[in-house]
Amino acid sequence: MLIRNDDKDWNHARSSEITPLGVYQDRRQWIRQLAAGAAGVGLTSWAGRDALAQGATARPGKLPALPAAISKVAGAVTMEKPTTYQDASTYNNFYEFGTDKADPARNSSRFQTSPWSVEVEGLVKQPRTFALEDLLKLGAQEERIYRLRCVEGWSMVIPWIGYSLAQLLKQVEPLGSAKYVEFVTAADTKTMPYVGSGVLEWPYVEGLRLDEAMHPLTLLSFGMYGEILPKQNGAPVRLVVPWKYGFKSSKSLVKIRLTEAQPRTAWNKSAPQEYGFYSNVNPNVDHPRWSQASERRIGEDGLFAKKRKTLMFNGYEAQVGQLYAGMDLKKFY
Ligand SMILES: Nc1nc2c(c(=O)[nH]1)N[C@H]1C(S)=C(S)[C@@H](COP(=O)(O)O)O[C@H]1N2
Ligand SMILES: [Mo]
Repeated sequence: MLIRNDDKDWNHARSSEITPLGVYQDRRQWIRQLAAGAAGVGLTSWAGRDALAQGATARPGKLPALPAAISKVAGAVTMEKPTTYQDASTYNNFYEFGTDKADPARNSSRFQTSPWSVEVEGLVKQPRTFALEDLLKLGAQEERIYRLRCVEGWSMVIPWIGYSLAQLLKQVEPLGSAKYVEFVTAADTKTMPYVGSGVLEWPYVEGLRLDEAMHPLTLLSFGMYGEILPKQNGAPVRLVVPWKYGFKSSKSLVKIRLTEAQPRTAWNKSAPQEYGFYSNVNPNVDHPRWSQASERRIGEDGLFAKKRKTLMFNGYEAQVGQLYAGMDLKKFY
């Protein structure tokens, strides 16, 4: 298998991906409006209506801005129309707060995200606990606009803020024996009403192969839509792995552990025949209970809204395809 660890190769934007600065600046304006609700007002989308009907409070108050430069990592900025902030912050999966899409926004207000620290341990030369304040400064904050494809068959486009996880991993110096990275998330029974329930094993744990974790598109995210993350989206720090189904993008990270053995993940433990370790977005490998060939883009609702074709690796094949060269993706699903 060909594994490329030199991220310089990925940083060359192809000419087709180079967009004039003015276009980006217009888009940033637009994204700020989306966050402010000016373009969104929720009622146009069924997710928004859903949230409204169920009485969810859309916004926990004005969130502080997180300044960020536009990412130069190849593939990191899709020109597709971002989902509204309203939809992205009220249509969520975060099972610690409930299984309904409106539950995370509704039930997360008591969850404490400060003080916060992330422990990095296992097969590394320099194990270390990072206070959030230090983590925030470890890399330059970038804006990346990624497609997010949930395994359930819906998708969004979200402008995230953060930096490549590789920048954190380089700090702790992985040992040669490290092959995988395990991500452990918060499990506070006092403020997370579903932790302790039987829906999943807690804490929610995810994992990546080390080369996947080191890929420049793998984002450690602190914000979205120019602002710090709301709790329902995984505050204060989460992962975003855009070419994999959404459940690989663990929210509210507390521990990162480098291991030799492949980690057992929350969804794999709960239904191994449905959720494998890799979970790459793949329109040719169906979920045992439904097709993965197409998706519904949140916000594109209504009678005449067409489903979209799901793209191989969620449209990031040019950037990540080589990580899986020679692998049978039906077997390693
Ligand atoms: N800790 C934790 N992280 C999680 C989940 C979860 O239930 N718990 N749900 C996942 C799923 S299924 C998806 S689709 C994404 C959704 O992220 P978003 O709400 O920011 O769009 O978060 C992922 N991360
Ligand atoms: Mo998901």
